Amino acid sequence: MKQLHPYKIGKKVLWFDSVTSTNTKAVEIMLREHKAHGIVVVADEQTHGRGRVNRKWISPRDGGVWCSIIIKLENKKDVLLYTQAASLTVVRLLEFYGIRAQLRWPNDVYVMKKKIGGVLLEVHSKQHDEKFLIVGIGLNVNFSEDSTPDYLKMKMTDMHRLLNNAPKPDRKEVLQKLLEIFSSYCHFISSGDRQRVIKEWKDNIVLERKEIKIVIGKRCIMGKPVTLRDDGGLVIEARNGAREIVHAGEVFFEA
Ligand code: BT5
Repeated sequence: MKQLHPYKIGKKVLWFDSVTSTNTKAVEIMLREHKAHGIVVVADEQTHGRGRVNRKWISPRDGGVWCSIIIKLENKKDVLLYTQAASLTVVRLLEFYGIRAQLRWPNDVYVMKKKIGGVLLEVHSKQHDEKFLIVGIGLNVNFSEDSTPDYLKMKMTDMHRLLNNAPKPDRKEVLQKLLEIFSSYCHFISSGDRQRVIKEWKDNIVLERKEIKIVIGKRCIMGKPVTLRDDGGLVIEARNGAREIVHAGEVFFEA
């Protein structure tokens, strides 16, 4: 029998005081829980929050929504769609609070050239080759001056700062809205409306026309972004005019 609400995201929300990384905690929970799909792990602080390619994600206590959503992966091809859905969720959530955000390829969320959020998706297996996706989302809600490292001060922002004098957004309410929006994207994915997610992702990405440096393994390409492909790839025009497609997973990206 088909479940009536197959995408009941947030049916169980486990809120921790402090963890190394909510993604790591979510893997532990996914391995021990019988019905892990839809469980959400949140923490007030992460001591070892992670970004892509082992970069650090600064996650001070009460500074943001640091969460990981456990999704049962029915089709490996959906990983990219979920990544796009997660970053779009942050854009839509900020829109709900009156903040206009944009995506920077592949999935970073920016407001006025400053990063406010990022996503980190990881695939893990359980017995019988069941695959689960850990959808990690980090969103800066309220960073205090002293919890912001110097090297990030000019490069990042948070919701409270952008809302001027308005009261600090309540992180529980932010999370609730975030889960609601993410659930609706999950519904598009499960009902086969993949193009809707891809199109929305493309429409929200800002491709800067200036030259960028991309490092793939030991190779380094200098080039200008030209266009986006449906498979999430970015087409770059190198200095010698040659076109190259780069994919997020293999790329270390420097502006
Ligand atoms: C990301 O990586 O943007 C993915 C971040 C995902 C974080 C969430 S929080 C919940 C879950 N649990 C985890 O452990 N992770 C996920 P990347 O594109 O690699 O960006 C990392 C870079 O962003 C760093 O090298 C810094 O330059 C910058 N950065 C670090 N912390 C930041 C912050 N709080 N706000 C803005 N920029 C930050």
